[in-house]
Amino acid sequence: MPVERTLVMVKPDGVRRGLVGEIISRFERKGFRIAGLKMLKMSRELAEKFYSVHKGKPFFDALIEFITSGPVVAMVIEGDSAVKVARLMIGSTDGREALPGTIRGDYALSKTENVVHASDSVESANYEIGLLFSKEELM
Ligand code: FUP
Repeated sequence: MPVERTLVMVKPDGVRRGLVGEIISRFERKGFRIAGLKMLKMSRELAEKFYSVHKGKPFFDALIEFITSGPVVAMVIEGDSAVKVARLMIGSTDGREALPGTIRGDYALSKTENVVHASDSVESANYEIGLLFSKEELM
C-alpha cells in the first residue's frame, strides 16, 4: 500500500473550542507520522487559493469568511494510504450526518463550521501542502 502525505487542518472553530490536541492525538494514535505542523491565520488571498475549487459556489463567501476568522493549525501527516484514511477519520462534510467515531461525527453539528479539513485526493494534498508548507518545513 502506498505511503502518502496529506494535509489535515484544524479549522478556526476547532482551535477556538480547544480541540487541537485531541485532533492531533487521533492521527498520532492511528499510526501516522507528523511531517509538518504549524499555526497560522489564513489571509483572504491564501484562503481563496486553498478553496479555489469552490469559487462561484453559493457557500464560497461564507467559507472564506469562516476560514479566515481565526487561527488554524495545519499539519502534514504521513503513512499508508494517508489520504483515504484521513478522510475516513474526519467523516462526512456535514457534522449532522458524519458518523459517531469520526472527528466531525463527534464534534461538529454544522456543514460550514465542521472543525477539520483533510485533502480529498493525492493531487489536492500536493496542492494544499505546497500552499501551506515550504520544503524546509517538512521533516
Ligand atoms: P470536505 O472535503 O468534506 O471538507 O467538503 P468540501 O470539499 O465539499 O467542502 C469544503 C468546505 O466547504 C467544507 F468543509 C465546508 C464548506 N461547505 C459548506 O459550507 N457548504 C456546503 O454545502 C459544502 C461545503
